[in-house]
Amino acid sequence: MIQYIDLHTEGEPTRVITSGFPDLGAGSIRQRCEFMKKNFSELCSGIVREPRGHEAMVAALLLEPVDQSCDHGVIFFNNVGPLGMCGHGTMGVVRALKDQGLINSEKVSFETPAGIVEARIDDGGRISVVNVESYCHRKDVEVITSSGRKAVGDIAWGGNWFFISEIKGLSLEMQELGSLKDYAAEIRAALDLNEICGEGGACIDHVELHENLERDRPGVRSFTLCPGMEWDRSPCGTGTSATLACMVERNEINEGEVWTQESLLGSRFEATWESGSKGIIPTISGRAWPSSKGELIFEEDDPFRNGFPS
Ligand code: PYC
Repeated sequence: MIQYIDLHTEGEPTRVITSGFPDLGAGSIRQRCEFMKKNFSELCSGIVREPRGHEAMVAALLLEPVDQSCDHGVIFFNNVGPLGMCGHGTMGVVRALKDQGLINSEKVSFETPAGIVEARIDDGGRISVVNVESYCHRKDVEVITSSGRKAVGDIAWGGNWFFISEIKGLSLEMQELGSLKDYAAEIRAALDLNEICGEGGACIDHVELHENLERDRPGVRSFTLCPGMEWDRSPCGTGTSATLACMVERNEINEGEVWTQESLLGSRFEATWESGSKGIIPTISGRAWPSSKGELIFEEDDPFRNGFPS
């Protein structure tokens, strides 16, 4: 049985696993992540997918850190596998730890497969995450999708790889959700087909579409398609970091200015940045709320113990 706490961060769910997950052995967080992928992918799928979860859910598995300067290790995974980092997920974890009385100092640090992140929660419950160094890898990359549409976007790292493009001919509204998913999935397929990658041949598995916010500039309203073809209900923390890195690269935002990133639901993250060695060190902030907690049960003869197949 697996014990969990469910939360959502600005609309996007996080399932924090508090106990019951099999031991992943010793090694770095990246090695343990690889071990998890190789040996427990069916269990991971059963944890996040229907009937115990749903396709948009991201789980956070808390572990002992290897780096003794960190408070916790954490591996995030979604309906198709692990993520490098997860901004909304980190905020969910912080809120869960706070509610359990497990945050004693002003800040809490996490070792993730993408690097170390640091977070704090203020008295009003707002959670800030100093994310991994984020950077723009390539600007103005053009792809033609299977329906003949041209998308121009930047390729950037924010803890995951993103293709970030301004939306044309569609509006970022809930009633367009189906078309937004189709268009972003077409872009994702075109990236794969044309072998357009992140640094070192990394797969670009997140597609973000945006338009400028009318008010509250600088900022964008955004839609993110995640690797398992589900959309992020939150403004996507790693996506916000990657976008901000591109905006800095384009001199569209000064140090000290606050960046606003809004989701399709209207929920928002705010972000600021400092210079890094290759790009920027973003700080993203938002709020997370608990929604339930309990135990996941996996019976041997349950045909859906590993979740609904995709
Ligand atoms: O908030 O970084 C994020 C995220 C990644 C995938 C879903 N949410």
